[in-house]
Amino acid sequence: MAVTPLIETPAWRALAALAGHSLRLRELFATDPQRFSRFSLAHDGVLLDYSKQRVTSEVMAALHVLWESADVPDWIARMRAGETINQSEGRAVLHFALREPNPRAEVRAVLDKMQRFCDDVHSGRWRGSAGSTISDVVNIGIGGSDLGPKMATQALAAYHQPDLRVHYVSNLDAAHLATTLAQLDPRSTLFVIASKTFTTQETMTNARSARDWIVAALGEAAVARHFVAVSTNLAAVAKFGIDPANAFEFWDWVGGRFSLWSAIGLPLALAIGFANFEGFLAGGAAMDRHFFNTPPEQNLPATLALLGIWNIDFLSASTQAVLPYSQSLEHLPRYLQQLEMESNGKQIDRAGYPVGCPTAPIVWGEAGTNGQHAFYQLIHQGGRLIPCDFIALRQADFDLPGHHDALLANCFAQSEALMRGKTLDEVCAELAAAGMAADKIQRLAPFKVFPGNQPSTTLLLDRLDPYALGQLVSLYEHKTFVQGLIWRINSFDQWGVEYGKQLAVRLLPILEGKQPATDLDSSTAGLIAACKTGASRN
Ligand code: G6Q
Repeated sequence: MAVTPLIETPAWRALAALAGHSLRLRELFATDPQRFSRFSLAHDGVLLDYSKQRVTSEVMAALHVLWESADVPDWIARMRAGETINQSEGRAVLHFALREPNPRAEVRAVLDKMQRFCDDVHSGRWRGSAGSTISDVVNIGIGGSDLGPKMATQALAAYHQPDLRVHYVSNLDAAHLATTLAQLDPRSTLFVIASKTFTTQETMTNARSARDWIVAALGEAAVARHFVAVSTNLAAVAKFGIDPANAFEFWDWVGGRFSLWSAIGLPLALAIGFANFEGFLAGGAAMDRHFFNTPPEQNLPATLALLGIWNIDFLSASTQAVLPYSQSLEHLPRYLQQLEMESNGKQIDRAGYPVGCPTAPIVWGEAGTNGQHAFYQLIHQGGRLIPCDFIALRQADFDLPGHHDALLANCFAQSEALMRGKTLDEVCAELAAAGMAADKIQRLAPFKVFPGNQPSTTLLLDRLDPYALGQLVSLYEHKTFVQGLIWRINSFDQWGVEYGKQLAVRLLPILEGKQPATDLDSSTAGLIAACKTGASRN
């Protein structure tokens, strides 16, 4: 039986019809004093206020029909049963099983090994080859083997172990590794080589250079005390020269960008201590239970997902700003960029047909208030629809007098301004009240008008502790999963990353002068020639 294309389904058509009615947020608030309580959810220390989204009860009801028509509960059951729902790679998707309170034996065994290792490093039992305790850990990994632990390590700065610094090196550019190593003493430095495949060019190149640095300073025998590995490919780990006793395993049913909960979280556990890492897992598991067992009307990930679909596919937004009013969550926008764009930045559905509508938005953002002094101008007056996720903490994780209330005031003021806007009449009245002459008002007023009606969601967390961070990450993971289901795409593969890698392998011997530059377009050939001879045309 032919499957009805997504955009021709009754659920989709109903939403398209509703999108034809223009909604003004300012008026929706003016006519409904209960709007906040009607369009906000609170669960286990997380408040999700979506009253500033351009939705009505009718729109939300239609979005809930869309959830039903995407068979989300059925897909959740299939995922939990370990079915191969990542069909194009032939894999199950079970990252949530890493954070279950009573995980399967293989997971428990690795967690126990991580705990022993963290305790050994923190207590000083684990020493470098020259007898020094470890002062610095360098995680070498990229993509899913970097962004998650790096984001979480920064997010939980208030929980860092004393006397241990954790660094992250990802870029193939030697500047990343070289500038990191310049601060370090090889005697007290431990490298974690984190790679699911243990073949990734960037990671292997950095790992070899790090190995050379240790060997030059401390000799070949030092490698065993200064390198551990995290991988699914234990054979390649052994081949690299890392003692299998110092390798932490994970499994192919853990996708790279979902792997923070696995041994890929080792640098995070080293940074915050294993008990705190377990708190992080517990927060993730709590959000799983909420997601698995709650109807869409009260379900936080479902609500975030459906609002995203509404903004992207029915209001034509092409981006999603993530604006954490927390310096500790500075790396969250970049982490979510990978999670959402690599998972759902696809146009072909699971059956191999075009999806027929826009999918993942361009995710970007910056910690507030820094963004306010950089790009908010465009959000306020640039004329584009830019949905924003504001993320704020009720209690500061670092508190100095006078900071936190001012930070919250800025966060709430921004979403208010984006929602409300400012009309020409309001601008003129304001300038007149300030005593400005009428002719000057006339000249200046157009520049001070704010269109408003810019949709936003605010997530307010009671605090940023390991548990809350676990909830937050799991919330966005499930949001991404639900959106993928609605768009009928496989959120767990990433074929789009392959082509560039393939071409880089072909260009390297040409750049190294080992092969002639044949069959290249004139731009690529010209760039390679310029590298060899200098950029000047004279
Ligand atoms: C994530 C992606 C990708 C991956 C990196 C690193 O979902 O698959 O970002 O994590 O390419 O891969 P390795 O861990 O295999 O080095």
